[in-house]
Amino acid sequence: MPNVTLIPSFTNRWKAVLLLGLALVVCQCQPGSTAEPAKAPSPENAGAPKYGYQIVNIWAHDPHAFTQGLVFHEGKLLESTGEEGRSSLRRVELETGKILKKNDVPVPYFAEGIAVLNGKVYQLTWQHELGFIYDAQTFERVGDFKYEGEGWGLTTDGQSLIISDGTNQIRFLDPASFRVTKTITVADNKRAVDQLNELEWVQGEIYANVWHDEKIAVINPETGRVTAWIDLTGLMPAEELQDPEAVLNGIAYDQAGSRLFVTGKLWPRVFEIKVKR
Ligand SMILES: [Ca+2]
Repeated sequence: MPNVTLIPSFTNRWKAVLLLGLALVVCQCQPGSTAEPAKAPSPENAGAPKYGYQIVNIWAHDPHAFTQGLVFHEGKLLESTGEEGRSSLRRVELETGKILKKNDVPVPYFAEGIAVLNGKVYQLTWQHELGFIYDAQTFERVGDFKYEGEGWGLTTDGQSLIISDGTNQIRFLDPASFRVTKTITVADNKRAVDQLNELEWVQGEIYANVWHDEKIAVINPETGRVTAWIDLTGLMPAEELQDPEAVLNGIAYDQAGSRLFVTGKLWPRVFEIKVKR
């Protein structure tokens, strides 16, 4: 059995002290000359560019809506709200915030993202691996669907249902079979971008909320590369929000009017914004 000791010998400790002292002397005597200069980010290391925003309009939003999904459909907002016992699907008048129609989602389901495809609303649930299908006009529940893993955000490119699950992966599902047809891994340069939440398909790109982040990731749907960040820092003044979970979540795009709407969980307002590139 080898003679192992966990206590360094006096000699080793002395060497360590001497080396540390020498290192300090070098650093103090030659400021700047031997220290590694801070590396400026080279183009291949740089993250995606950051865009700003301009507020175009401010509308009322139900401050009790724990927003998990937001869509603009036929002149109205459709909204999915979460939390067990408080989950719902709503049709909301943009200009007043008035709830025109509301379907409660039964306990124990925690509703998440929604998308409208071919006249139907698809609604995810968080951890039950079960989605609900409604008629987009009547909100009548016309079917269910299953998927693997958690459900967070949902959108559509007009062909597939596009689902996030809180990781850095986005899956494309066939809306007939609900099989996964494609998976993209989202990264800004080489840095994985996870906690992807509410989604919106905007002019050929995926916009994604990132949980507890005030920036929206703009994602290339083919490669998963983040091509830009829309920095919405300060959009909703923090002093007006009491709940730490009242975070930015909810993106809707009015394709015909080229209008972009954003809100947050428990936010009292919906903002129409213009992205400043
Ligand atoms: Ca959305």
